[in-house]
Amino acid sequence: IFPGDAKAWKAAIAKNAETLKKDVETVEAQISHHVHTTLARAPFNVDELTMYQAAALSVRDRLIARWNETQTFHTQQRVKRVYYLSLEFLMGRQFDNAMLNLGVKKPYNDGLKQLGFNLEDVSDSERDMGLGNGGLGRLAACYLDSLATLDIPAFGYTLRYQQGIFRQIINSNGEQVEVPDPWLENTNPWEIPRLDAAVEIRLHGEATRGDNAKGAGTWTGGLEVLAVPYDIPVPGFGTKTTNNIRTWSARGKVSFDLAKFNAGDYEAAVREAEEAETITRVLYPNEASLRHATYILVQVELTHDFEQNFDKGKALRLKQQYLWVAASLHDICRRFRKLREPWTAFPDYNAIQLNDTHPTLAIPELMRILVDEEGQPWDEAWDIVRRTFGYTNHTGAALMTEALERWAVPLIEWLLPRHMQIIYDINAFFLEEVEKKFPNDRARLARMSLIEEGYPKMVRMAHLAVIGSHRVNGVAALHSRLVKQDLFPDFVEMFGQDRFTNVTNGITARRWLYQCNPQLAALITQALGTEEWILDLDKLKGLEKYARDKKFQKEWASIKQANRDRLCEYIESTTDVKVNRKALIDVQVKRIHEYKRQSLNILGVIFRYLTLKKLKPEERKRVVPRLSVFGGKAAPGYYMANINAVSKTINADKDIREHLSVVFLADYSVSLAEIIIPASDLSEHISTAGTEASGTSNMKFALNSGLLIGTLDGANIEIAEAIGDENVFFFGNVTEDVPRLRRAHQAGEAQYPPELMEVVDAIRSGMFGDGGVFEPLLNTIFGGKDYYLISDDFTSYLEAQRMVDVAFVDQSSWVEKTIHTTARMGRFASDRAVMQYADEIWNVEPVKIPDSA
Ligand code: GPV
Repeated sequence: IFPGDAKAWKAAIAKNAETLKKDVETVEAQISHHVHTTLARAPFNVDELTMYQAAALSVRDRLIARWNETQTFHTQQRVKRVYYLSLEFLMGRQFDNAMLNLGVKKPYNDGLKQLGFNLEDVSDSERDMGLGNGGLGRLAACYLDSLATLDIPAFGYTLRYQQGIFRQIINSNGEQVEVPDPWLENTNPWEIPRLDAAVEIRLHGEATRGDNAKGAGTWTGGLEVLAVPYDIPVPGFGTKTTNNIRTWSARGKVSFDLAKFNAGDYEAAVREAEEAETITRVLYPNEASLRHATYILVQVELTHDFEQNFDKGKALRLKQQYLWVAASLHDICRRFRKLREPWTAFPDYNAIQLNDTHPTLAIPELMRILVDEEGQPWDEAWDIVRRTFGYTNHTGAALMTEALERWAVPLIEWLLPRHMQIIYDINAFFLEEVEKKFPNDRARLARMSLIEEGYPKMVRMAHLAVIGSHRVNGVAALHSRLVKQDLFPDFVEMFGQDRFTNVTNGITARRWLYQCNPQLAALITQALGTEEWILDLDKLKGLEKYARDKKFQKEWASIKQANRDRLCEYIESTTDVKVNRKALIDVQVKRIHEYKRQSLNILGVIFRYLTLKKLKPEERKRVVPRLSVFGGKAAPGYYMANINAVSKTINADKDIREHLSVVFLADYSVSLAEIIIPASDLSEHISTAGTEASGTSNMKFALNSGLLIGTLDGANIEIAEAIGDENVFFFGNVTEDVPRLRRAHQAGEAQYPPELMEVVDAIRSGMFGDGGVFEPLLNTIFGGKDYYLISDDFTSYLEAQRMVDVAFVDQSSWVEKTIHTTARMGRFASDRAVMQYADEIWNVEPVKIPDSA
């Protein structure tokens, strides 16, 4: 297997392996190696950024060594792999996580210290990998961590956006300003460019169908662009398995179109290349669920680029989806061809998971490859497709059917003519089956069709994903029920219950406890006498026996205080707010969206303020002091003003200051979440019932010993089942009541509670500055609809907040609740979720990488 002298190879490999030893001296040597050679610096000329880069590159060397062993072993063993197709991977920072997963944080800490640097400061030079919007993208990142940790052979496939999620700045009017995220500015040590492995992707062109309805077609002409892979190694915790996230970067194929260049048309030669590169220039910052609603806390500003260039923007998004899907399938099929197996065996080697409908074009693309390029019979190809794909739906089902992804037929015809034909053919054969099963039911055919009639006609991507997959799952028990009931009832009748299932989301305890809350992690390890909980989160149950132990409670509480202090320092260094370190920290951080009801929270804060104002100073002292923390990005083109107007007034009121303060933290991100979440006493998950598919930050807060206030929505319900109702502050109407309450609003029969009217009067009196800033918000509540039922849930929300105050006063019982909460969160490990996918959807087995590999 070695070219040349095998002995020389073996000796070289053995010698090189010494550079991967985990002792401090080796670590220092490797860092200095990168300082001197890779970065071409001398020690006197080294700053924190350089040190970060050198240390990161040396960690990368370790990752690549394991990555190589893993990939080689997987290939040799002909293993079945999972391919997780996600348009977003919200990875955050890699350095700390990689050191912890590799088990080298200690030598890096000590080595850097000897070389004159502090590990935490060095780590702070890293920019977040913000290749995602929110929950969906972060879920993908947690799942990749678990896949590697569980030794499941897996690839993530996504796009390499030059600009990730925008950086958020709050201007002096309290509005959000979006600025580009130059995450690649200082180069990215976590990726391996594979410039030689580019894939050609066709766009536009001409298509023909085969001679008969199911025959092979053709697709020629048009424009060819390149997709260039960059690989990001994903190490498992305490295992050798190092999986891969392959990110595709678009490039022009004709960037050196010599014919044009020589003809003197330099600009034309460059233009096409630039157009191609535009495809992966930027992450779309408003995903499907953020698209449809008119906003509240924030006002619509219709002049934004994405709105103005509506169709151009849409075409670009479709190009993104296709380039990504086509390059990934090309890769998967190339790997499969090397096995020299018949195509009918494809599903035995490949499980492809569609993370929402964004990659649904993979279904017609695989059909095209199989039928047009590989000459497979249509029906066999369709069978292969269905056995390969699984589809995860993430849409809050109760009311967002209109948020499901649809693409205009003329747009698909223009960009992907062959795929449009294939979609039509899939539809024709599918509707034949429907007709056979439910004869003479034209309404049903119209409802189930892949094509929605209208001007223009639209392709319903969710229907295509459902019929092209062998499993469809929702992301929490309630959500999965609603997916069947409200989203796809016809498809349940057609295919039966078994195609539809639930996999409740999970989070990785490596990042969301071990890494972000090292003190709590150490206390847990000490109490349990082992670190096994990091790999088996159910082991946290062992903490239960300390829940009432006074000494343990004290240590537990002092760690919360240290985390609170850390957040307060962050707040005081980034805002001009002075905070009371003893205040209960009440947090709502997540994308800003009408259905998540940040408005309910801020109206509640105003009510608290009005109540405090009515009290005498000595009475105020008896009320639990509070710090309300908000954070989150809104879709661009909206501007935020309300939260900041309220916080301005309240924070400036010196009578109230120590009892209540309100901060909005700009630029919420994974790394900011790592500071905020461990500090929280209470966090808010208060969406209108039935609208939040799952939520995952609820799990992170609870795992870090924060209590939840929430509605009976998404994963909140299952979290309460696990940790005990008595430890969750539930309020509000349930999903079943939502339609009736909405009808009451439409009929003008809704009642508005007096507490809400008091708040509205205060706003309109100008207490928080220009009341006009709030009119768009008030309009959504009083303009005759209150679609998200703020008025219906307001009174019970305030009541739940009063219960929080009552509970917090009895500190010992509060701390006991928080210990129970952490102890019972094992179910929400992404390891559990991924094992469930592996068993019930992917049919894949763990593969341990041997030490000798
Ligand atoms: I659809 N989600 C998201 O982040 N982006 C989307 O485009 C869609 C859903 C979120 C849901 O809103 C959360 O409730 C859920 O926890 C998360 O996906 C992961 O499943």
